[in-house]
Amino acid sequence: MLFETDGMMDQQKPDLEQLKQDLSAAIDVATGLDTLDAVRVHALGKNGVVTNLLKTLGGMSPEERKVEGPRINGLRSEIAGAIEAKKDALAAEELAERMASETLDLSLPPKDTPKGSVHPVSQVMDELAEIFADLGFAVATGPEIEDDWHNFTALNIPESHPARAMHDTFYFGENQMRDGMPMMLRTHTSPVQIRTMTSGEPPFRIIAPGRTYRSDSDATHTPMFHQVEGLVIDRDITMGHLKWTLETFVKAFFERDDIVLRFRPSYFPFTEPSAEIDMGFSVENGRRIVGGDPNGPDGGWMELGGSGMVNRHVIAACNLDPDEWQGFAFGCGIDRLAMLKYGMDDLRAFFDGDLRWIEHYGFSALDVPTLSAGVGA
Ligand code: FA5
Repeated sequence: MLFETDGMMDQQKPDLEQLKQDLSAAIDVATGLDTLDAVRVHALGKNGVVTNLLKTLGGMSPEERKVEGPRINGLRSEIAGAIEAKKDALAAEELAERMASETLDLSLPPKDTPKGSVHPVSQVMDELAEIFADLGFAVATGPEIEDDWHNFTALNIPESHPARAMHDTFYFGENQMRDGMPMMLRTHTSPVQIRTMTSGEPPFRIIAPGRTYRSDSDATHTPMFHQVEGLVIDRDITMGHLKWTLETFVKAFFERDDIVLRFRPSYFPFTEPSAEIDMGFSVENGRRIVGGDPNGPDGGWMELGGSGMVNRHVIAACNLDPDEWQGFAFGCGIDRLAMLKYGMDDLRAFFDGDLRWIEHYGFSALDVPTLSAGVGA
């Protein structure tokens, strides 16, 4: 038997004083919250000794109840109060014990905590923003799930135009149409040109870095990749401005002054004239390096992206007057820029999530690119 008072209810006149002493003693000797709770249930639980005493009040005469009621209720509140007080004391004891045994050294970072690093693509995007901000460009964004009009039609690629086939588009199903238009994962960042021109007043000077998607996979193509779009719309803009801007950009990005660009005639429906931009490379210590003499031994040209003067149809589709506003646009693969600058040879590894790769090629969070401190590694 746990308590001397068990069986108390069989007696005709319970000895409340004795019951109080027994319960108080049990509360006193409780060494933990569990034992204390057992006392509480024994005394005040649904079938507790004090609860059962309270139930006897109903069967008493009014005179008897007048005497016994205050006594039994008094006992109940005394025991409840003693249990609460003991509970506080035990909790305080437990806390004091924990404070004495646990130590926390706030002066040192935790040892062996895995450190995150910045992915080279994120780092290159920050570098681009830093370089172009210095040239007066703002950073614009657009949705990765695009509609047919922004991704193709407004860019002078109407339905059935063969250029649509070049993009290996990931379309959403027919039940995912919006306003009757097919939806897709954007195949390039060029729709941000349209979103920029339709949402503000010219002049515009923006870059739009972001994710793009095409059904494509080999060492230099992945289904998800990154592009940076550039757009300048103003009065009297020429191809000369485009060439100067790209030359200034690549020299700042690769931190070399001896980089030459070559503009190769090309075709994009949204630019006219259009040009593919090539960068000259040379070979140093057996490695291809952007810069140097492309006509020297083992030198040559590598592709940077597409560019051109924004097509009149595109400017008109954005409700601007093409006789007043002109400009240039360009689009380059960011992943390719990262590969060229930091020496990776397989694009697919960028997205494998291999910790060894990211530890090797990743950047410290404190490696913030600035023009004054350098945008290089
Ligand atoms: C375009 O996407 C045009 N929108 C670029 C443009 C913008 C031209 C503005 C004129 C004016 P293109 O399909 O060539 O063009 O892609 C541009 C760059 O994206 C390529 O040079 C390449 O670096 C990169 N790229 C294309 N497909 C992939 C892919 N699957 N994986 C990785 N990079 C890719």
